[in-house]
Amino acid sequence: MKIEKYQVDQHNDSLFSKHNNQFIFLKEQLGEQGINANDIVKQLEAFQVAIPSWALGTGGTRFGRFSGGGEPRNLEEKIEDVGLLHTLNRSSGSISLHIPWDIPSQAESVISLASSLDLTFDAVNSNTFQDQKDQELSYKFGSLSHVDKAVRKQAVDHNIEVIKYGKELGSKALSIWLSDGSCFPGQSNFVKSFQNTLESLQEIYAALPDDWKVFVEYKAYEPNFYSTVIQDWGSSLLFCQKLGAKADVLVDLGHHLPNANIEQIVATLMMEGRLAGFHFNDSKYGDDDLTVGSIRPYMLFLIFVELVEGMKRAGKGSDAFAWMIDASHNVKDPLEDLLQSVEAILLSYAQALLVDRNKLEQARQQNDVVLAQQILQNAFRTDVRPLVRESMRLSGGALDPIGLFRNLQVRSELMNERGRVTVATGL
Ligand SMILES: [Mn+2]
Repeated sequence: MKIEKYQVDQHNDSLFSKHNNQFIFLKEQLGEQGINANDIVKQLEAFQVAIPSWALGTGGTRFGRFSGGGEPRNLEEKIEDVGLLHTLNRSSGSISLHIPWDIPSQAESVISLASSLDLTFDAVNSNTFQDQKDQELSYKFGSLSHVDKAVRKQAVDHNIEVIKYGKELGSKALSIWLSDGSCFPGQSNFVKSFQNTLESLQEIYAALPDDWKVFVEYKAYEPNFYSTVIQDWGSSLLFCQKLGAKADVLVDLGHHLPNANIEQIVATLMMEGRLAGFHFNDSKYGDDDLTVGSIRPYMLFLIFVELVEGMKRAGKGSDAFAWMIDASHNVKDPLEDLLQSVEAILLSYAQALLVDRNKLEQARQQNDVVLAQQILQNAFRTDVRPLVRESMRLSGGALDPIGLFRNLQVRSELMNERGRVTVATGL
């Protein structure tokens, strides 16, 4: 299924006058504060969030999975789904592939399909957290950190193979998330696990093309519940520093221990120039993989305050970082959930762009705690939805992406095309 431009235009025409009134009103309000709404809209238009190939089907838990129907059955259909999202919001212009769930067997046709939908390929992801059919050695007790050199080599070779697939598609980064660790005290030697992992990562690093990066993602726990080799941003940064300038830390919102100050982690990593990018999601208890912004929107905003600050300091635009959604959709339509997530990201970004940095810095210098808090909260409490809608409209997307998705009955169309009981490849 494809959404045609005239369908987006018709939808926008029907909503334009209401939207425009709201936008003009907000623009005037912001103008009084010395903020140029059009500048913010431009920055929103430039912000692109990658969609992972594994988020297009219904997720599940260890108790079960309730498929929603019409799920993409292969890589081509996954690319088509991201194309639908990008047509609707014009902010989801790339797809991040997971190998081996989505091996691009014919790179050329996959590339031409993607470019016909105005999509590019984001970081490629390796997988050594589960065994694949016909795999010789098991990752049950680890991969890059494994006590057996042969298992480590198999895992290294897999990562190098993933780079090869990525090169064919025009990706520029390999993303590694390692589940290696231990479930019980005594099970593994922390130092040896670290050193084995470093040695393995160094072999992978040596295979990176010159213009590539490797993203090292950390996670506190799960699937291992006593220790994880790359457990936090400190361990991840240590690996990156030992590897070299092409290695950066990837932050996944859900991969922290409860109440971690993630905005401070972001600020520190950006100060060191070692933030690769972000995996967005939200959570209440652990790595819940819920819709971005659904539980703790203020935290997301505070993270964006630091991201914006870091980008300014480094003189870099948002395109210098890898932004991706990494969530699972157990009870919602995955495409609607992704539209909600992208919108939540843009809303937080817009709010962070409203923050008066000079005033904030002055308040800090004077230890005016009340004013500093107020500056942030004023920005957070501004309804910036007209700015996000305007950015989507100007870049050719829909004023109300989920509304149009529903009006066009996209899901039932996909179910007609693909069947009611299709299950996307992945976990
Ligand atoms: Mn992640």
